[in-house]
Amino acid sequence: MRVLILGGTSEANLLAAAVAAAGLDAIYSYAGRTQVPVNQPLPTRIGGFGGADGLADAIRQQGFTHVVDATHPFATEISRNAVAACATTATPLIALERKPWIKMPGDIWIEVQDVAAAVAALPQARANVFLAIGRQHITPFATRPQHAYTLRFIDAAGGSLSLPDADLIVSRGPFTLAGELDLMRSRRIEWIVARNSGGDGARAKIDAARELKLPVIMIERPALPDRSRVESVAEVMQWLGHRACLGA
Ligand code: 3Y8
Ligand code: NAP
Repeated sequence: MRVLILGGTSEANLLAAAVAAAGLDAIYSYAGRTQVPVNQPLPTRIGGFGGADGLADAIRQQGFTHVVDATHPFATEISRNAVAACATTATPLIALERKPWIKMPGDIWIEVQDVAAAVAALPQARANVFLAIGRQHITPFATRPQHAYTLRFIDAAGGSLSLPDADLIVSRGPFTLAGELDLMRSRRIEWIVARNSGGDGARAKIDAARELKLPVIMIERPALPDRSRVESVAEVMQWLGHRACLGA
């Protein structure tokens, strides 16, 4: 058995620890989006594969017998590539995917389908807006230059920001409720834009918004292709363990 873990999330990190503890032969894969990704207790590769075909070649050439897609619910490209590459190479694939956040009593959510709809949902009048959606989807907000934006990236911007009135926080999660409350109060945040990533690493801002009775423009998850999916590391280990018995 040789497992390829497509990682880059808190859940992938927990899985890597379990796989390493079980002594399985596995490789952890990052896209290479951040400058200093978290170290893993497994051999790690960094960078794209070169599309679905490149991933299929890697599976063949490196002899992977199982693929676990433990990437992020908004990482749609790699997830689609994994489905295609595993179909082409007849390699078992499972997704480790956390549940979306569910709106709770007291939440003030404006649920939208995508970034463009999130931009359109902002008020016309100038407001203090917290864009907690990383760096890859900031440019569309330039059509609403009237707002004072607070952005949060994992690494420094490395160039000018595409928004005229923007303040950048460089911080990697997981985040805490106290920290998010402090950020929102000190910056007098009036609106939050978030993506329904689910999981614990990013949910503190949602809890803080509820406590402060602030509206959250919540971008819903994009559709992903059908594939086997589980929500816990234990279920992935069972899936690997089960197949190890049958297919060792
Ligand atoms: C490169 C690996 C851990 C894992 C940490 C989770 C939790 C903190 C919350 C906010 C939201 C955001 C963003 C976020 C969170 C965890 C987890 C999570 C959101 C790392 C990581 C990689 C990335 C890539 C990065 C994206 C960006 C998105 C920031 C490592 C830290 C906004 C997602 O600069 C860039 O190009 C960054 C790009 C994709 C989304 C975007 O479009 O900008 N994640 N995040 C992975 C790789 O190279 O393969 O560096 O160690 C992983 C984590 N990010 O326990 O250490 O599991 O979700 N990541 C979102 O939710 O919208 C921050 O600020 O409130
Ligand atoms: P994406 O749009 O789905 O993928 C874009 C390209 O990046 C893929 O086609 C692939 O390149 C490469 N790639 C993505 N994940 C990879 C991985 N784990 N290993 C090797 N190559 C990978 O991905 P994304 O949204 O930019 O996310 C990139 C990484 O950040 C993922 O590991 C994801 O888990 C992590 N992350 C993303 C978010 C988010 O909000 N999107 C949040 C937290 C963590 P090739 O086509 O060349 O193979």
